[in-house]
Amino acid sequence: MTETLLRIAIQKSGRLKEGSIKLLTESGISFGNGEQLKVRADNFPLEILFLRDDDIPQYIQDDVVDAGIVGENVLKEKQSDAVIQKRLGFARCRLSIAVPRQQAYRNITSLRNKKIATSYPVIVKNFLKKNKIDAEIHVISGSVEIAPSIGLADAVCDLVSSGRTLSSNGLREVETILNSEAVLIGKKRMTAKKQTILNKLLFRIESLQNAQSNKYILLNCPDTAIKKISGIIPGMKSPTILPLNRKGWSSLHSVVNENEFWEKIDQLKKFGAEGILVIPIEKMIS
Ligand code: PRT
Ligand code: ZN
Repeated sequence: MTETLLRIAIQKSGRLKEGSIKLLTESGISFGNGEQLKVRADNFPLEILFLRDDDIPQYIQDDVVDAGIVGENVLKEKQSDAVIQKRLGFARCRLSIAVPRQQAYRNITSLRNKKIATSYPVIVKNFLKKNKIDAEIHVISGSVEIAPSIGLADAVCDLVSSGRTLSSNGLREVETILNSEAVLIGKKRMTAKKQTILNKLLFRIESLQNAQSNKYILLNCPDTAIKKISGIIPGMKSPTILPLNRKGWSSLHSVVNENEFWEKIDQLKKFGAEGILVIPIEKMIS
């Protein structure tokens, strides 16, 4: 009997490649990273295909692969039946409309009857329709930002991260259509065996994401402050309390969310906490 494998497609080369490989590797999946287009993971029922990102949603729809990692912008543009299984938090960018710096721009209505160059015709068309703007879309596949300066269009709609490309081409960002990040997408329905493998992978990714947003915290405190401090950093179930080799003092271990961290440190110090250590967590399974 052949073993069931989940097939996942990741970008062959480009901005998503490194993050996608890192995600799988940190999920404990090891695989050769040679020049092949398809590799079988050594220690997980997964087959990894290296493809162009634009093709991945369609390959999912056509059952060539079960899952993939793409930018949300590509998922929205390609309109396949693949769905988001997990947001991954890397390759963040936005899809924005930009106009020449000197060009007057008041609001969306300023785009009326203008020519917009973009590689994202579907998303732009929906945006214009939603805002009841009649404008012409000019599809180009690359170097969109030069279109206005060569007289090809009045505005562009392209991906932006730092904004440097726009400004060095004399353009200014006027509307954000979509905020995007890398997403793990997959078929809406798959066989039970494949779904089990996907769930395993999603579980591993979740424990990585939990770990990234939390820190392990150790501190010393007077025994009299244990109750108050435990209230501030309750951790996953409760803090661990260990006696120190000094009467009346304990070591308290817990987990704290990164976003609340600085705020809590002030409170902890107020209650007499000392020797506070904060350590990154590699995996976190609640
Ligand atoms: O060959 P393949 O088709 O697989 O790759 P690709 O060339 O289509 O994609 P790639 O590798 O350039 O980008 C893959 C994904 O990365 C995109 O679909 C986005 O989801 C995400 N991403 C994140 C970006 C950017 N940031 C980004 N800054 N994709 C492109 N850019 C480009 C943008 O098009 C513009 O030319 O970078 C320039 C703007 O950058 P700033 O920093 O100057 O604003
Ligand atoms: Zn692409």
